[in-house]
Amino acid sequence: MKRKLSAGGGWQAIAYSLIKAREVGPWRLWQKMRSKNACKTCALGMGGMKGGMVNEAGHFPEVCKKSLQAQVADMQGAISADYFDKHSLADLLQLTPKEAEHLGRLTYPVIHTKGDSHFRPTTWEHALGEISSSLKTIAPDRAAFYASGRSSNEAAFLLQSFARVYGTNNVMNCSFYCHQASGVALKMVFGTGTATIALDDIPQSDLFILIGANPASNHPRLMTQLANLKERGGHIIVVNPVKELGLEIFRVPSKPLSMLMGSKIADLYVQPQSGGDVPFLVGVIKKLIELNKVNYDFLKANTDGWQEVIAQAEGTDWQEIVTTSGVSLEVIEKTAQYISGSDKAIFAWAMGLTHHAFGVDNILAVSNLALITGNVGKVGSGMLPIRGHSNVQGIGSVGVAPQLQPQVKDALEKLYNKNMPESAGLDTYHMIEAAGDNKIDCLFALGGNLWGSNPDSNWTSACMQSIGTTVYLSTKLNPGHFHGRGGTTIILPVLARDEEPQPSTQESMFNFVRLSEGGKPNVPGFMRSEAEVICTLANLVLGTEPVDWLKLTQAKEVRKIIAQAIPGWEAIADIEKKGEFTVSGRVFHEAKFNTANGKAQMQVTPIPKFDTSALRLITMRSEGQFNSVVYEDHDIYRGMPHRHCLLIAAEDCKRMNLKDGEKVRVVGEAGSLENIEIVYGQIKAGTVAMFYPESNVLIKARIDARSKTPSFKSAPVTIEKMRS
Ligand SMILES: Nc1nc2c(c(=O)[nH]1)N[C@H]1C(S)=C(S)[C@@H](COP(=O)(O)OP(=O)(O)OC[C@H]3O[C@@H](n4cnc5c(=O)[nH]c(N)nc54)[C@H](O)[C@@H]3O)O[C@H]1N2
Ligand SMILES: Nc1nc2c(c(=O)[nH]1)N[C@H]1C(S)=C(S)[C@@H](COP(=O)(O)OP(=O)(O)OC[C@H]3O[C@@H](n4cnc5c(=O)[nH]c(N)nc54)[C@H](O)[C@@H]3O)O[C@H]1N2
Ligand SMILES: [Mo]
Repeated sequence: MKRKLSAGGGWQAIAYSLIKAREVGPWRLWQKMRSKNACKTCALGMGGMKGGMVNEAGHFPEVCKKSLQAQVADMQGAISADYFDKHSLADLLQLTPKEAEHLGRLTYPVIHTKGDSHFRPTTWEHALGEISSSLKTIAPDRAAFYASGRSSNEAAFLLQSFARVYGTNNVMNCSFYCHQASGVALKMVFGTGTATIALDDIPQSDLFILIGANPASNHPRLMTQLANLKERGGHIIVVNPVKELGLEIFRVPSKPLSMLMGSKIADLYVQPQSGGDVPFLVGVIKKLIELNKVNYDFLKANTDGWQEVIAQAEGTDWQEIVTTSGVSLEVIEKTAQYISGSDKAIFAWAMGLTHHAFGVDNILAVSNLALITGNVGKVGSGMLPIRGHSNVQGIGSVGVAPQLQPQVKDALEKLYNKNMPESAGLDTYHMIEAAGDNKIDCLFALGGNLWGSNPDSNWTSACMQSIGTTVYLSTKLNPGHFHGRGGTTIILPVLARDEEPQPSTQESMFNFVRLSEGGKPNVPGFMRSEAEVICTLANLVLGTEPVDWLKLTQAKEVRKIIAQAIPGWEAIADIEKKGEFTVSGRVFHEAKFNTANGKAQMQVTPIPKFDTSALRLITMRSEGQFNSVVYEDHDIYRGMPHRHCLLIAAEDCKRMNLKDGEKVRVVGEAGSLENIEIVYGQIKAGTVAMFYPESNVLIKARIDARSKTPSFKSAPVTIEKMRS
C-alpha cells in the first residue's frame, strides 16, 4: 500500500502553500487573498465585503490550499504573443490539462477555422463580428448557451436574458453534471432546491452524516467545522466506498493540537459499494423502525407519503439490503444507533450521491432518513448539499437553466414587448447529443471545460466538432478548447472576479450572497469583463432598441433587475449599502416547507439493479486538481503517484491475479485506457476508482431521467492484463 501520510491537511498543505506563495511573491499573494472578493474555488464560500479569508460568520483566518492554488494560477504571467504561431493545433491537442493550465493567462482573443493548421490571434471586433453573424444567420434554437460556476450572478443573469430575448431556452450550466439531482430531489420534497440550513447551524449540530463527499480535498474548510463538532462531543458518520485518509484523521492548520496529533473525524466509516447508498439508507430506516426510533409525531404533523416509505423499508428483506448495499447488518445497526441517539443531525452529501443514473433517488432516500428522525426544519439539523463551484448555486438562482422563472419571463416580455421562448430547452448532456445530430450551429460557453466534463470523450469530441461556431470565454486554456472546437472556434480572454472593474456578486452553498469588490488585472492584456462581452454581443445581435445592453454593463442596474425578478433576492439591489444577505425562503428552522401544503413530500426509492459481473468505477478528483484543471500529478492522500492509476482493493487484485504497480488495460462501455497502474487501496472490493477528466474516455452515459446527470460514478468496467 502506497499510503504514506498519517493524516489529511496539516504540514503538507502548509508547505505547499508556502511554495505557491513563492511563485508569485508572498506579499502580492497575501494582498490578493485579503482583497474583498469571494474565494474562487468551492461553494463553501469566504471573502467578500467582510474581507478576504473571512467566512460568513465573520471568522478569520479562513484559507485552504485550494484557494491559494486557484489564486496563484490566475496570477501567472501571460501566454506569449507568438505562442499560437509556434504551436499548431496538432500540438495543442497533445496538451495535458496541467500543461494547458500552466501556460499562463490568455490575454488576447484567438480564432481557429476548420482546416487551419493553427489558432491565430485576432481582434475583439473581428471575433465578436464572427459570433454575431453566426447567431444572426441561424434559427435561435440552433444556438446553445452554457455557463460554468465561476462567473458572477450579474454576468450569468445577462447571459440567460440575452439568450431568451435572442429566442432560445437552450440555456444550461455545469450543475447538470453536478448537483442537479440535489436540486430536483430537494424541490420535490421540500419545495426548494438548496440547503435547508445556514452555516450557523453546523456549530449547533451533534451529528454529521457525510455521504459521498471528500471535503478533506474538495471543501477543506468544512473540515474545521467537523473537527469543532468532534471537540464538542458530537459524532461523524462517513459513508464512502473509499476510505479517504482525511476523513479519518485531519490536521486542521488553525488548531495547534490538531496539527500535532491530528483530529479524528469519522466515528463510524461505512463502506458501501459505489451505487449502494439507496439500499443502505433504506436499511437504516428499516433498523430505526425495528428499534422503534421513528418520530411518528413529526411524520404525521409535517410530512406526506411517510406510510409508503415505511412500508417500503419494512417490505425489503435484509438479505437484499446487505447484498445490494455491500454494508453489513452490524454497521447498519450502528448507523441507526448514532442517528437515534442524536438530537440534531445534519445530512450532507456531494458527487458520490448525485453522479448516478438514480441520483435523484439517492437524495430522496437521504431526505427520508432525515425526516423519519425529525431532523429537518429545526435549528442545527437539516439537509446540506455540498456544492461545487464558488458560484454554481447563484448561476442557477439567477436563471441559467432551460426553464425561465415566470417573474423573469414577465419582466423580459414587458421590456421587449415580445413573447419569450416557450420550448423546453436543452440540458447540458442533450445539447451535446443534439450537436452530434447536427442540430447546434453556435455554442457560447461562459467559462468551464464542457468537453472535459462530458462522459465518453471521443464521442463528445465528434459531437462538439459538428457545431458551426464555438465560443469560449476563459481566463486560461484547457484541452476542451481544442478537442471541443467547432467549425470556427473563438477563445475570448476574460477577467477573473477579483480583476473586474466593478463589484459583482456570488452565492454560497448556504444561500449567502457575497459582494466581490473586483480589482486590477493581474497581467496587462486585452481581457474584458464577462458582462461587457455579453452586452456588446447582445447589442450586435439584437440592436440597441428597445434596450441598450451596454447600459447593463453597470452591474448595479443588473442587480436592480435581479432584485425584482428573482424570488428571495430583493436585498441584492442594496447590497453595496446594506450588506451581504441570505436568500430568503430557503433555510428551514421550522418544519414548514415551501410545498403547496407546507408539508415535506416523502418519496419511495426503488433499489437500483446492477450487473454484478463488472467492477464499478468511481471517477473522482485527486487532492491536486480543481475539476478538469490539474495542479499536481500525484494524490498524496490516496498514495496514487500519478494521474493514470486505478485504485483497487487488494482482495479484488488477488482474485484477478493483479499486482500492486502492475500496468493494466481498463475497459469501459465507451472506450479503454492502457498502461493504467494498479494501486492497492482502502476501497470497497468490487468498486474501483480513477481520476476525472482523463477517465471520461471510458464512460458511456447513463443519464438520470429526472436530473439529466450522467453516472460518473458506479460505471461498469473490466480489467485486462497487458501483454508485455
Ligand atoms: N480542490 C477541489 N475542490 C473542489 C473541486 C475540485 O475538483 N478540487 N471541485 C468542486 C466541484 S465542482 C464539486 S461538484 C465538488 C466535488 O466534491 P466531491 O463530491 O467530494 O468530489 P468527487 O471527487 O467527485 O468525489 C466524491 C466522493 O464520493 C465518493 N463516492 C463515489 N461513488 C460513491 C457512491 O456511490 N456512494 C458514496 N457514498 N460515495 C461515493 C468518492 O469515493 C469520493 O470520496 O468539489 C468542489 N471543490
Ligand atoms: N467523469 C467525471 N466527469 C465529471 C465529474 C466527475 O466527477 N467525473 N464532475 C462533474 C462536475 S461536478 C462538474 S461541476 C463539471 C465541471 O465542469 P466545468 O465547470 O465546465 O469545468 P471546469 O473544469 O471547472 O472548468 C475549468 C475551466 O474554466 C475556465 N475558467 C476558470 N476560471 C474562470 C473564470 O474566472 N472565468 C471564466 N470565464 N472562465 C474560467 C478555465 O478555462 C478552466 O480551464 O465536470 C463534471 N464532469
Ligand atoms: Mo461540480
